[in-house]
Amino acid sequence: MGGSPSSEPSEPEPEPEPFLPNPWREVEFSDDAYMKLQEEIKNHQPHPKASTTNILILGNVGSGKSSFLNSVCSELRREELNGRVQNIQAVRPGAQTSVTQHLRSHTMEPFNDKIKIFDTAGFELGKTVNASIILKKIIDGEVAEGSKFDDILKSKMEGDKIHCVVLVISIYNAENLDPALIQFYEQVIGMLTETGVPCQLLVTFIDKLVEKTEDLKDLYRRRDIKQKIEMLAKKMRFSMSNVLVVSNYFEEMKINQIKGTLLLEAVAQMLTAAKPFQERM
Ligand SMILES: Nc1nc2c(ncn2[C@@H]2O[C@H](COP(=O)(O)OP(=O)(O)O)[C@@H](O)[C@H]2O)c(=O)[nH]1
Ligand SMILES: [Mg+2]
Repeated sequence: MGGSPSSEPSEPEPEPEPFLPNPWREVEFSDDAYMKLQEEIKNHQPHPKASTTNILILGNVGSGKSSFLNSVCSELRREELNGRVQNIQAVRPGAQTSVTQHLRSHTMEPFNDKIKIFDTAGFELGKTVNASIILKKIIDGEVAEGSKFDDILKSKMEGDKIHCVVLVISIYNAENLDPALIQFYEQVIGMLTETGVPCQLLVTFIDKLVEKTEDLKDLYRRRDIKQKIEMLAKKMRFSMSNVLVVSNYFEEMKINQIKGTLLLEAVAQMLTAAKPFQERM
């Protein structure tokens, strides 16, 4: 009787070490490394076949698309903004629906006007009718900036051909991904594979898995975080080398170099992914 187990007590499984002996991605968090990333992005030149490098950000509401853009812009414009976090659009906290339903781009001008990042506010699975047709048109450069999604199907317009697509997913949702979302993304990835456009998976909200910002330095050594990301990558059929991990600014007034390094690293990876595709155009 009592609480003792009936079977022979066996040696408890040793708890795995919380930290991996080696990080699964090398990211240096020094001033020097940060400045190098700034320079790399500042000096980015598209392949001569493309006038700008165009990146399309895709993800469901609340995944952190706008915040990512906001965060990156704050980072790149740090001198001009005095290290403050800018707000390029009103991001309503906890907003479940987006008001805007059009394609809008953010050039990194005056930082580097050769980079264009497109936000797809309001382009939502289940809400946007003919989502995959619209998406195909956007990627093929048949949609002009500022276009309302409703108008896209009606006419053919001149736009920017997309060189890299980024799917944004919050690590928060990693465990209970909506099967419909996975299915939609599979369709998107299938279409991208056909056209050869590279695709990256951007994992946001990583701050939710650490106690303080400083701990983000050990992000790639945390066994539990790696497992979570691996699981997500597997579900989405991404190789780990195409997964980018960030924590966006959400309540900060000032930028932070650790977060900044991860954000700039993600942009640098996107630009690198776009290059071979531009070469083949
Ligand atoms: N903690 C945390 N909050 C975030 C992060 N990214 C976005 N948010 C917050 O999540 C909410 C939705 O983000 P938003 O960028 O508007 O998502 P969008 O609908 O994909 O554009 C906002 O309240 C953001 O402040 C992140 O990396 N960490
Ligand atoms: Mg948004």
